[in-house]
Amino acid sequence: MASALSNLSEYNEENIPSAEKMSFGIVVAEWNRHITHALLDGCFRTLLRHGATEENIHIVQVPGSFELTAGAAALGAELRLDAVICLGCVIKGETSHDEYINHAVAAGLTQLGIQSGKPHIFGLLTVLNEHQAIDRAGGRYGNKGVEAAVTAIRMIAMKNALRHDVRKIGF
Ligand code: RBF
Repeated sequence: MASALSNLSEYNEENIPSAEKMSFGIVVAEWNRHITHALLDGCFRTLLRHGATEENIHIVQVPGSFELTAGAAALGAELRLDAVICLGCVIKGETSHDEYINHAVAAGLTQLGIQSGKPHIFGLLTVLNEHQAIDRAGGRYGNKGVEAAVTAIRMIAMKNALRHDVRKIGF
């Protein structure tokens, strides 16, 4: 099972850069709140554990996952952030609503990431049922909110390192 083999929830903490000077936005969807707030909890605690300060973590709630992109854009427009993390949970139902929402969020966050030059992290569970969601929100496949936080820190650090390297060569 892919998640069992490749989740970052059990990562080597020593390899993660310090988030002390980094600022984060977190956008969390209220649909399937029991899942999304477990993701939020994992995400928030992970940022703090790696040195981020509470005043540098800005959280907004949006009604559903479809609104994650608009929430991220609004947050990014108001605040100077190094990365935006989007957390949601779309559970497949009888209709194909899940496909439209998931694709829209994936495309929207990709576009925002490129336009803004800031990492926009896809912390959206796209699951077939609630059981799969629980497994990934603190259950047997870890907590994808933790992984989203680690990914945000690593992407910011990657960009910072790149900036310093480019300066060194004189561009
Ligand atoms: N939002 C979610 O975050 N997770 C869901 O599982 C979810 N299921 C939905 C199912 C249907 C049929 C509809 C119409 C909406 C659903 N939404 C869900 C809400 C969606 O993300 C959005 O908030 C609304 O469509 C309003 O734009």
